[in-house]
Amino acid sequence: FKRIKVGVVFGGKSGEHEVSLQSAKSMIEALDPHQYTIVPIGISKAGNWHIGKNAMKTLEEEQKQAKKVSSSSPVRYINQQVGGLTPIAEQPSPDPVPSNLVNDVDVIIPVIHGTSGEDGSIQGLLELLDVAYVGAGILASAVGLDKIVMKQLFGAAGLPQVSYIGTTRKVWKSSPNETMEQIERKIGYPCFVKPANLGSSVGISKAKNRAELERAMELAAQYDRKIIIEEGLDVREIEVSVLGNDDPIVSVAGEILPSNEFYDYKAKYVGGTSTLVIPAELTDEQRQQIETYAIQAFQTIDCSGLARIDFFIEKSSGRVLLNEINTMPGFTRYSMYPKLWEASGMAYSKLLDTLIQLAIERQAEKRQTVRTFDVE
Ligand code: G1L
Repeated sequence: FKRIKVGVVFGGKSGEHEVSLQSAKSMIEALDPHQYTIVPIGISKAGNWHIGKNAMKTLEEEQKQAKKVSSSSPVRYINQQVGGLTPIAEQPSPDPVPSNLVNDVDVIIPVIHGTSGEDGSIQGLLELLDVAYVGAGILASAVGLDKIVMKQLFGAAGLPQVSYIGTTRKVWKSSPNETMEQIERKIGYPCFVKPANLGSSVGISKAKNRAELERAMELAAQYDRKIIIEEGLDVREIEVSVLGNDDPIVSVAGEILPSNEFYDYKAKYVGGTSTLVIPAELTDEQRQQIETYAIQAFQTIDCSGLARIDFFIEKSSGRVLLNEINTMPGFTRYSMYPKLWEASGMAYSKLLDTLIQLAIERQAEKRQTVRTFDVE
């Protein structure tokens, strides 16, 4: 018997740095020390790596130091989204990727977006290092972070979704009026305007008329090169968790209620601004559709390990619409993804055990692929 050595990578330059730290802490606490040897691997906002048992502490210290420097410095600043302003002139170059990153680690849990929060770059690094890792691969991670490509693939797979238009900052800047006319023709009001590539909710706004649309487009264009405009229907928000590789399973569904509404369902979790209802109240038909679409969405983007899949139910018609797939969901004990598994009978620790097993199985499967061929 040998303990499995698990590297947990957290932090990073993305806007979700803090969520990442919280999620990684929860995971590290829940991994059974008899089964696993844990190696924490922290990446600071500046891109420096902290490896080993003091990783969480030294990373947080580096962050505190960085804040002091940036708030006392008179030089020019660039906005780093979260974590405030960093002076351009004094921005130190980040450490390179440490060469001993995966020294005898059996599996990595990358609790982090790509280096700039928009791609599958961490997954690419782990592929090159040939180490097993939890969750989606390069392709699914990248697709999961691009709302436009995601919706194009879902559309091609025949999955029902709200109408949308994808455009670019360049098109918007060069012809704002034509763009708004097109949006009004195809989408109408109200609509949601979002940066295509951001995991969190920065840069998102709702527009009810042309003036608001213009402001919403300007805002979204600051945060991304690509912009998506979606039809704003009156909807309920339903989410499910998916777990597995080739034959994934789906959890019970949960509903997110806006904070001001009150309902007396079986279980309620009151968080910062919204209430979670598990299980969501659905008709048998809606439940079945959600399960089928969730698996189709997962397989359409070639996902593996896990994903949280978000749906809309149009209030007027009861119609189920696929909203989006999230291959890197929040993962604290109080986050939707693990909560839905808990309600389905799988405790947080067991969920982590399963994800680690799935990562190892996936790598074993991949290693069966012939990568060379002989020329006669
Ligand atoms: F490794 C997993 F399990 F696949 C995984 C990866 C990423 C689980 C959860 C996350 N979540 C995040 O990275 C984040 C919510 C902190 C966004 Cl940065």
